[in-house]
Amino acid sequence: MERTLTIIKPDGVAASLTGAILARLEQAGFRILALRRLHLTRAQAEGFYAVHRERGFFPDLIRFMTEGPVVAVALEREQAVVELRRLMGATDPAKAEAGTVRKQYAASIERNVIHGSDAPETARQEIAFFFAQADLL
Ligand code: 3AN
Repeated sequence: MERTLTIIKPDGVAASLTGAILARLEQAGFRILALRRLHLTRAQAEGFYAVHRERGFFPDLIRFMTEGPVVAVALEREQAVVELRRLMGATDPAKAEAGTVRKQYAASIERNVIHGSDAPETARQEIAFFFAQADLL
């Protein structure tokens, strides 16, 4: 079993897609370990996306991720990291495969509805960013 983190981003929450996306995840065999709805502060968003700090899109990304509430979800299944990224589709929805969440719902490379950890070690850090150990039993 492997764990990963997904975030339903502000565009997805605002469009009332939380339930539909969680249903897709459960149908794909992911178990929801822990779940939180929260409105990220600027400091939290900058911390979460610290690896992208030098990128030109960083200010827009922070503005977007703080424009409304998100839903952060710790997930578990076999091969969770790669399986979640397959279900999400490519970062740019124009390049996402048919049947993926981003192909179905995302408006652009920035407003792309869903986040997924990119590796098991990143997943550990990202889960710890949102959840205490006691939330994950
Ligand atoms: P992914 O979310 O597919 O792992 P990353 O980690 O490369 O993609 O990028 C993190 C987030 O930064 C993306 N979800 C997207 O919102 C934003 N982003 C990435 N690349 C761009 C870009 N070229 N222009 C605007 N926003 C971008």
